[in-house]
Amino acid sequence: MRHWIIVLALLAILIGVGQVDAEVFTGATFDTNGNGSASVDPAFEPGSEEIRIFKEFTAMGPIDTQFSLEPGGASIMGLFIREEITNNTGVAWGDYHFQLGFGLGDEFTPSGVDDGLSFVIDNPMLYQSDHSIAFPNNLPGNPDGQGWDSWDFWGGNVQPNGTVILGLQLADTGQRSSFTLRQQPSPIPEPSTLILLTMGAVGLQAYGWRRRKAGSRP
Ligand SMILES: [Ca+2]
Repeated sequence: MRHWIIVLALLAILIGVGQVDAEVFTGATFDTNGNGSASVDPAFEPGSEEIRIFKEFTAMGPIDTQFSLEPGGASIMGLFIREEITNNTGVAWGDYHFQLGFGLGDEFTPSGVDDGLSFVIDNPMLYQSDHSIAFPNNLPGNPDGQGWDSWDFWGGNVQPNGTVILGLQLADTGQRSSFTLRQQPSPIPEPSTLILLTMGAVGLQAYGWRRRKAGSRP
């Protein structure tokens, strides 16, 4: 009788451990949508809770990364993504956007509320130091329970041929086998555009002044 109690207790512990198992990365596949190239760090070992990705943008459209997962151990603290992103678009970037979802390319669907997939923002393990230089500001969006489904970095710039390193942490993915991280840079406003806008404003002001002057004549 005593043995059965011990066996049942062990089973309960095993089932309990199974339930709290977090997930680990087994790899990643990409759909660059014709906007560049991407690869997994050759040093990556399947079964890690951290994965490093290299991306090179040659155009301003989105690049999708589909991460594959498997159950890890109870000691896993979370999922960490480290991105090293190179700007070969020939255009300076002013913002950078991340969006969680599922599927690649035309099949991409944004993550919804309470679907068990979201970013963790307020965590000291976040790689704050990695994105502070290029983008001092970051703003999470689309709240989802404990976390967020999108994340924007801004307030700085990445010049052509420059590289930015961004770190991301995910909350529990709800025992999924895969999810997608879509990302896309935005250009900073062209100086020529600003000059044209300024010239337009000055021109309107001059026009108004001439009209007022003409109108004041006796
Ligand atoms: Ca979500």
